[in-house]
Amino acid sequence: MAPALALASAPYDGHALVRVQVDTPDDVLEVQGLELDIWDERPGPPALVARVRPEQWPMLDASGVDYEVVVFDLQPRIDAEALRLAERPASNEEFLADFRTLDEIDARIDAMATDHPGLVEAFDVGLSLEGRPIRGLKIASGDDKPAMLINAGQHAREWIAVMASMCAAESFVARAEEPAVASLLEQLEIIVVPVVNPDGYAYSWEVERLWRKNRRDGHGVDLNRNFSVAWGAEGSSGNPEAGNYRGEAPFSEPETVAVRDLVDANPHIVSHVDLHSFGQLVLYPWGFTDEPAPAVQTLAALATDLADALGFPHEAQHTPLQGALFYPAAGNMPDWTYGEHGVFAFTFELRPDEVEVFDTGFVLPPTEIPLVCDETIAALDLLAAWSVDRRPAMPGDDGAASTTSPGDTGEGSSSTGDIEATSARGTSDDGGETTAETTTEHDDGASTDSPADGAPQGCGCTGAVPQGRTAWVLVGLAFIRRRRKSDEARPSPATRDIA
Ligand code: 0X9
Ligand code: ZN
Repeated sequence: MAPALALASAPYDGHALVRVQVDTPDDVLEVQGLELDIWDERPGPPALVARVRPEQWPMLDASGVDYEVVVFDLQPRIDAEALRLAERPASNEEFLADFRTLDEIDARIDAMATDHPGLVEAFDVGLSLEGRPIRGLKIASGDDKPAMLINAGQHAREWIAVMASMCAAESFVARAEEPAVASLLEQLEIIVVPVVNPDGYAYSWEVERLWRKNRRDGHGVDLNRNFSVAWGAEGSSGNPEAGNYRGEAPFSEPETVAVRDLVDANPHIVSHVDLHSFGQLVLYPWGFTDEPAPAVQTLAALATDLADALGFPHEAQHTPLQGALFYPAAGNMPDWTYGEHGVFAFTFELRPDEVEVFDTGFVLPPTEIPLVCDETIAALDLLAAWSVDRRPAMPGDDGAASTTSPGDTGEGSSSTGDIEATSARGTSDDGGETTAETTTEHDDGASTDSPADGAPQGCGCTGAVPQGRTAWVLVGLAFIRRRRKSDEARPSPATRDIA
């Protein structure tokens, strides 16, 4: 029996989705000035998809911009989803069969910790504005090894991203006894925060399906504009009603404070993925300026490999791009984890690619969940394998201690140069450099010896992946071994101080 569910009640009657042609930056500013709810913004071909409320039509028409209507009325789609959700399978039977409420997610986090003592630890990251706990999971906890941070749910309506973070966590746990993953988890802590914005998420289920921000004073703050790196700059708004309202000050919101404190308290975090939807993109810093980040070569090459990994399971193309070239978004979280802590940080914009007549952006059929799971897990396996070779600077640690990569046979593991180069967080750290060959490596698999062909256990994914997911760890290993030493730096203290 499905749990009782309050169906979202906000009317979207007559709310349309339009695709606006934006030929110049001035066009973009013009449309932004109309305060439509922007869903997607992309540079080539330049277009912007936005939700138009009935009272906004005269303003849009008067603006003179060219647009086409993609969806005339969103309400039937919201209604259909709500009806389906009321009938979905119970969470404890088939968690990934459909989207899940905050309570269901929190219960699942607790169950994972209870069922896997010693491997999974559930913890509170902090409290939201309305007093809800922001829950987190640590898989293979330990601060004596590098960590990878995965979070989702900064934006309330992006339910697919929340599900992707949950199934990624479940997948690592389900595979924990496979030799390659067991070895990986000996060397890497995985920290997952599925719902950074629990108030907004609950509100999107109970009241307004398309709510984006937190619940500050009814208007909300866009948490992904509330971080301190370049706070207040381009791509954020000072208008509380705007979708990208940055808040009154950097870290004015308890939710951003909570994740900031988590990252500050875990200096062994070396990589970070902030899951969002939609657009099928892998974005890397900087997101606030189109100037290149200090480690742009490493970031761009890794983003290319991650996009390939996302695309691989179901041939769904994902595109790597510097964040600001998607559109500027000052004060975002990955710019902060990278800019403040030197963490290799990415935004994944998951499915769909774009709004189509039958595909409504944030409102996806549950059949997309296993596909997105497969894609996210493939990419996170790769980043996890890359991350074990990073050496965070630990107190009293000169960074010279060797690490062993998953599945390492002893020959050809990471070079001393790599270890030295990644040893000192916040100094002239070297991210290493990926090579063209690494991308080729994905293509030809390098993984036919995978012991886990087909569906992963317990993650509820489709099993339609041509190669086992463990393969990606092995691919990642090959990727690490091929990495060339680079002389580019993580951000220096000078370049970090850009807020
Ligand atoms: O606007 C955002 O915060 C993210 N997109 S979303 O549609 N999920 O809201 C993207 C932020 C990534 N960075 C840049 N675009 N610069
Ligand atoms: Zn988002």
